[in-house]
Amino acid sequence: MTRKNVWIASLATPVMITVLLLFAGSPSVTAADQPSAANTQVKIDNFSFGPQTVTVPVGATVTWTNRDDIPHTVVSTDGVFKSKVRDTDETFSYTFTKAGTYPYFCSVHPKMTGKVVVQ
Ligand SMILES: [Cu+2]
Repeated sequence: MTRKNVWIASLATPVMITVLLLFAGSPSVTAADQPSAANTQVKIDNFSFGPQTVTVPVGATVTWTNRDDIPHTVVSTDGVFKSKVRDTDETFSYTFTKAGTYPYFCSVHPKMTGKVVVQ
């Protein structure tokens, strides 16, 4: 090691320790631990939405993923949102900015229904 490298190493080590301590000491509550479902997933499978009803806070984004091997849509009964036809593994997302109850269905199979409750 040159003298310069030794100096950098002697400086870098305490900095690294400080960074590690900061991480270790920071509150362990992360976004993943929050009960709020700011990003809620609904699975479309076997001709049904699951969970059929999701309750989310205002501002939450709900993402539907088609896990079925046939195409489906996600269409708000009240015309609030409307997906294109989603093939297998395709998704549709909508961000709910107002509290309320949002029933929806699949326009290809209208018996498929679900509900998003925003509060
Ligand atoms: Cu469908």
